[in-house]
Amino acid sequence: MERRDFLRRSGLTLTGLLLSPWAVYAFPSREGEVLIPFADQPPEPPSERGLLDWNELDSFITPNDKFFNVSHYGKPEVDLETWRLEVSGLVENPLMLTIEDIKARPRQDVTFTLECSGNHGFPTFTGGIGNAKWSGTPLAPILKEAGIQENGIEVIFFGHDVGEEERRDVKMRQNFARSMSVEDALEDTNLLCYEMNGEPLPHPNGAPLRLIAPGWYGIACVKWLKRIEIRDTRFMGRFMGRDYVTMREEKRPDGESVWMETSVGRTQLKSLAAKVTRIDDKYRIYGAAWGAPIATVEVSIDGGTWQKVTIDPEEDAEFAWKIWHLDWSNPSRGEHTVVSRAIDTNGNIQPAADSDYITGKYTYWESHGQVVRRVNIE
Ligand SMILES: Nc1nc2c(c(=O)[nH]1)N[C@H]1C(S)=C(S)[C@@H](COP(=O)(O)O)O[C@H]1N2
Ligand SMILES: [Mo]
Repeated sequence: MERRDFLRRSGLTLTGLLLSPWAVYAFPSREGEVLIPFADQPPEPPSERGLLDWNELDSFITPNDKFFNVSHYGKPEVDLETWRLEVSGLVENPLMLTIEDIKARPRQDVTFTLECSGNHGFPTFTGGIGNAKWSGTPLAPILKEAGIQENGIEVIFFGHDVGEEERRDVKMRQNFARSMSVEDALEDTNLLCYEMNGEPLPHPNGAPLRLIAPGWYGIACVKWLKRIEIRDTRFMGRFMGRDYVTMREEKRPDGESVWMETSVGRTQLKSLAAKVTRIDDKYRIYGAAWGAPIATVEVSIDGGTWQKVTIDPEEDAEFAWKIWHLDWSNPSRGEHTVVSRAIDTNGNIQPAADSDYITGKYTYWESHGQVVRRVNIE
């Protein structure tokens, strides 16, 4: 039996894992390793959002108490006694499910790196990302049980959180909501999630129940779920049609500009050099790559040739980031630049920051260009 399978089957908790002799998730774990922080780690404004500090990245799984959280309308208190998940709209059998009903259904896990689409969009927001093992029940069988009617094309996920919105002088109180096409919602990887890293889903991350949509940006993963509603029109609420809309100028071969405004959707190929360490005079660059099935990651130091990194073979979960490292022999004293680029299994390369694709984007969401980092070797 592979060690990994053993760990999985033995059901060790994360804490157990970290204390166990097979601490596969911890890195770096090498004795005498010293951190050389990147010189450009932006000072994140103090917040309760638990943004990831890349300099401190030392585990494949992000512990719950270090996982970031984003809430646009505050964090609603939800009373478990009266909480129900409503599945309604254009369905044959509307459902009202208690949390016990949901927990009694088949259980499914996914290790998924959840990234806010605003992450790396501007210099002060770089830690809106974390990797967790999410557990819950698959969404598709519930939608099938409800029986989506033939004219149903849109699945809207409503949260319990409510905010004031104003549009064309109309004031509205709206629940946070995001939608998916029926086809996307029926993907068998989507979970109604009530557990995170083997513990009850923490309230800031959406307890009692949230959607986990592996392969999508964080905005799709609606927290504090209240209602799932099927409709026969596209939904254009704030978080589908106004915010979280990427504006991009694309140049056609004939020189004509086409302006695209698109709703933030699936994750994109991305990587980052997270930190540099040394043991004595042996330097190592660690990083992560995510957003698409990763084939390789390459690093360029001081603008030199791209060198292939080593990807940790233990961490092959489809929707999870890959942790990688590159040994850096004999760096000279002084400041250096380090940049990584991920390459996916279809041969797509993470675009450079100055590529037309990245510079043609005028909004900060879905920023996935290469990030050049600076480090000072003393
Ligand atoms: N109900 C609700 N769900 C939500 C949000 C929200 O404000 N309300 N924020 C979204 C955004 S923008 C992100 S990035 C993720 C963050 O998930 P986390 O807080 O568990 O990290 O939740 C998403 N789901
Ligand atoms: Mo987000």
